[in-house]
Amino acid sequence: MDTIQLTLAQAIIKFLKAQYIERDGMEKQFFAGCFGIFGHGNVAGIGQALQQNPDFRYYQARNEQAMVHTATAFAKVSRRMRALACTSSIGPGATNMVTGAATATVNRLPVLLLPGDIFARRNVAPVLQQLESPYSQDISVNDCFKPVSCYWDRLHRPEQAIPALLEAMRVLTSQADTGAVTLALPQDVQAEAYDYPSAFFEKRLWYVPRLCPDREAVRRAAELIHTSKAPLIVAGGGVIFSDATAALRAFVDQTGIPVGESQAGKGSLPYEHPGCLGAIGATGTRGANIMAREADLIIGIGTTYDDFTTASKTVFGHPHVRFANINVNEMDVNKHGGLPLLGDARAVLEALTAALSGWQVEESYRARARQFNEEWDQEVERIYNLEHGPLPSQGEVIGAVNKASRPQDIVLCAAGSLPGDLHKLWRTRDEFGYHLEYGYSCMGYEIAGGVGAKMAAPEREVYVMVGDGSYLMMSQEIVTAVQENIKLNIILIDNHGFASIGGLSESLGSDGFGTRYLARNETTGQLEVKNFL
Ligand SMILES: Cc1ncc(C[n+]2csc(CCOP(=O)(O)OP(=O)(O)O)c2C)c(N)n1
Ligand SMILES: [Mg+2]
Repeated sequence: MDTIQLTLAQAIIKFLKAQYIERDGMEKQFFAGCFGIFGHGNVAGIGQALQQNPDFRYYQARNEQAMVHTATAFAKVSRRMRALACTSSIGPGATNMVTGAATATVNRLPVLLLPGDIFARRNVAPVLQQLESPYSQDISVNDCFKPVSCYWDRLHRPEQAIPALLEAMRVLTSQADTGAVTLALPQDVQAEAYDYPSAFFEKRLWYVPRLCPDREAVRRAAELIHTSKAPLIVAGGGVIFSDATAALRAFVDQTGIPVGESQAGKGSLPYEHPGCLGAIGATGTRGANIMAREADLIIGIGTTYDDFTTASKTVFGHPHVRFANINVNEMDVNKHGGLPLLGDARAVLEALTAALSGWQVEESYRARARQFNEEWDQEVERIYNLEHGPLPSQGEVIGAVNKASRPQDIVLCAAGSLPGDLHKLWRTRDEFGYHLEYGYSCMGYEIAGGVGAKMAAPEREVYVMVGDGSYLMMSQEIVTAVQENIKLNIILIDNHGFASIGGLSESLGSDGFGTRYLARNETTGQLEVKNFL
């Protein structure tokens, strides 16, 4: 057997370079490179390997959590067909990535995390930054990645790279199971040599199938739709991941079934499409929520049905409402006791469109959706032009950004009061135009995510809308953007603190406690001096 002697770290980078992905006849190199911050836990291993492989681009970040957000946004704008790796040292460098891992996993977006780990040999233990457990030597802080990873492994020997990397790629390229993949790399093992089979590093193509639905399930779904008087689609992020927006549009045009959009699904239809009711749920439009209350059949497409989308399961009000779900993921496809149409969103929509040939909703139902669409757009126009003074309202700021941006540009946001307002008010003209990280709603995603979005789509302008709270939590990746010559348009909304949570607190009778930016009054000992800035 032909072999090649490499350290574990060299083998990992050599393998990552050779991974390709294919869907619909389009082939891409899966990894666009590796973000990293070095410490003693990775500098001599992955650090050396990256230095020796300049054709696998290394990106320097300022914070480990942020670099995972950048990788997550990159994967999202790449429709999960490309990804970035992230390497960290051991200890705090590694645990800084845990929040990023959770954000990626909750949003079902592929990122490969390579945290350094404590010495496998244990001869030097406890090494600097090692967590010592009194009951086991087989624990390190990297165990914290287990619940937030879709695949987790620790490589105690260099030859374990072979099964571990193949499993990592299986999960990263799986449309059903993807998310954060963590390979914890003990710092001594990273630098250990092994004779790897040369074949392991040959070009490997990961084929992404478009899983067709079960024929009987399609027949039953068509029957449910035929007998429904008031069907409604809930479009989620899966529509965009699957590249199914054209198939959705054809289905809606043929059947007249209107569409409400989740945060991840906004952009599934352009805002002016007559069947587009826009945002649904807790932050939904009037039309979407009225039609959801009356709908007797909900067709969920690529949605996780989170509590904002369903207004905590209150938005669907018909006493006999039924569900039919289209999803590649077994957990999601069975939600709400729905009829499961397990498969790729585009493939299922095409099958359903054919099965429903000649059928459509009553003309008055179609007209009702169109009227709600037009009425909502008038409301958006009113809010865009409120002329609130002396400072503009948040809605007017959103309107100004919307009007200044081109249809193909991206607005990007994650937490605070902006996501709810954007969900209702942003006129989405392109399927990538609306980028909300609202699965984890992680403050700090905004600017770091903006860097990743722009890396994936350099031809688009990226408008990062960020509250002052999120900005103060994590804005240092502006430096990374400058380093990479990446242009971001950052719109910072300063309302002196956590206005969204302040509003919640007031509604609960807690008077905004701890949510405004105040200063210590030394006389009372409390935070209460206003306008100290
Ligand atoms: C990392 C993280 N910590 C805490 C929260 C809880 N949280 C949600 S919104 C918010 C306040 C956001 O403030 P800001 O960015 O200024 O937006 P605003 O509410 O003022 O619009 C907080 C603390 C969160 N979502 N993420
Ligand atoms: Mg604020």
